[in-house]
Amino acid sequence: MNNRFFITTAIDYANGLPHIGHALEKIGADTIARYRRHRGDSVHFLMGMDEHGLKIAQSAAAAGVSPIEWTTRLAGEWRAAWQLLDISYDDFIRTTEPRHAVGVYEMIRRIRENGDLYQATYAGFYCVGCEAYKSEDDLVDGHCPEHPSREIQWLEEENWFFRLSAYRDRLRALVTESDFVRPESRRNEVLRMIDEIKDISVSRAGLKWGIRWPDEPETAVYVWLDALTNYLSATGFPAEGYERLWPADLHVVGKDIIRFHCVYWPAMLMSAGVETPRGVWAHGWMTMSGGKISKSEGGTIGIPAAVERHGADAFRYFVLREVPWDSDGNFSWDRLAERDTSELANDLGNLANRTLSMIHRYRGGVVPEAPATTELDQIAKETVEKYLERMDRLALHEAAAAVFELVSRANSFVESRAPWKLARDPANAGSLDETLASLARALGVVSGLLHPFMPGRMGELWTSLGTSETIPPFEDLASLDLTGRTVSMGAVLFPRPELAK
Ligand code: ME8
Repeated sequence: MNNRFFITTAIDYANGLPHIGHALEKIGADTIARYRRHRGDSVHFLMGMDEHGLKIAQSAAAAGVSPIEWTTRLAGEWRAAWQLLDISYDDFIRTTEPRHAVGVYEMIRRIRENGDLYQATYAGFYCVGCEAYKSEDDLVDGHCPEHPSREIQWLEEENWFFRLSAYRDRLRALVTESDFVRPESRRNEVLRMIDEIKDISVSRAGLKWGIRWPDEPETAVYVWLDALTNYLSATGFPAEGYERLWPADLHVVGKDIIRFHCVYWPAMLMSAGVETPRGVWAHGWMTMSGGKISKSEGGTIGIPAAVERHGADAFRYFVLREVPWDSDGNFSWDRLAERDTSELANDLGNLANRTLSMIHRYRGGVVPEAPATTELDQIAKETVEKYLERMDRLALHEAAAAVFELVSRANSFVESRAPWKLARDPANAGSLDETLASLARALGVVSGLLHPFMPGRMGELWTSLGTSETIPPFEDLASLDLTGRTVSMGAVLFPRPELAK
């Protein structure tokens, strides 16, 4: 039976356009989703937009339109950006949708029924950039360190509070006794947050743009209680059958929002009597000149610009190879051009072009028969194992590196076997067959393993190997047999960037 695998990304604030920092998260989650689908899991991949809260209301006002017009326009733009990047989500939820409000009301009802809501005064700071309550200690020079250009607000309002502190022990157990927080390097940070836990305000008095607090038309539901619930409301919660999807297997989020995902969210679910998600993956930041790429701090690159120069596949590969999936990494156009030239055009592009053209030249375009016994076949087998082990622990950058190691070994194999010399003497026909068949297999393995990273070009490379079938399961790539296939030359898969548009 297939495993169910429910993966989500953070839902993005509808207060501006997506940039390449957001893209890192979505490309990573998409690559995991594609990988799991190919392993035979029944994957459900959820993304969406976070459309409520003061920050959105302010940006709509600045644009001179109503909040709903604003968020509807932006939701369209974000979806278009994800399409440009070939992101294969199955569902896209907007927190302004009725199906979402139903879930939020049910969460509030259950939390209240459990005795975890009470009224009190919140007197303290609030960062509109984070949409979060802040203590004096959180500030640096009187500003939120993540939004230094925004004025911090002082609030004094009568709000509803969630008894978060009642969940300290259960949260501790969740974090220490399971893989809930990954990568493991983030665990201590979360444990410290749990140690310092205080009850949190979950309503905003007088805020017009947001889901109404039950029976209080002047009060909005705090935007994080609203937003976090998207993962659950998208399953149809509380309607019967929502457990077909829930609990989520993996929430992919940035390290800046682990407090919300690893502390607030599981506690709210515990209070509501709903199973907690199986895990949260906190990725790092994409930086530019060392600083976080951020909508509010300016200096960003949009998605159309990102894919225009090198194409979606090269960009996808670049970000996952350059930014370790468990920490930060820097973006620069020079590095992108460098990797596109050296790894994609020179290493992989060359391997593909010369393998296919030699099969044409020496064997009429048909992959010859030869047992899989060369040193390259051995390396290809080991690569499949290495790749699976790395993908399973979500070391995406290491998995991609393993495949490129195979590419480079395959190029050395071409040099050492020198098929152009073998072809001169018919006595070497067997050896030439062996070389070409082995190279074709290696290319098949490479295109299969890299398919989740570069679905477009790897799909084309796979097809150029003359196989009408879809890519077999990853494990079976290790014993791939392409004998008798007629390969096609097709277009140059990886043009050198300076020749590209
Ligand atoms: O936090 N590098 O929305 P958001 C990597 N609406 N990731 C980045 C990034 C960068 N430079 N900049 C942003 C929110 N991100 C909430 C989430 S979920 C219930 C609600 C990531 O638009 C960021 O870490 O500020 C987050 O995971 C996602 O983009 C959305 O950020």
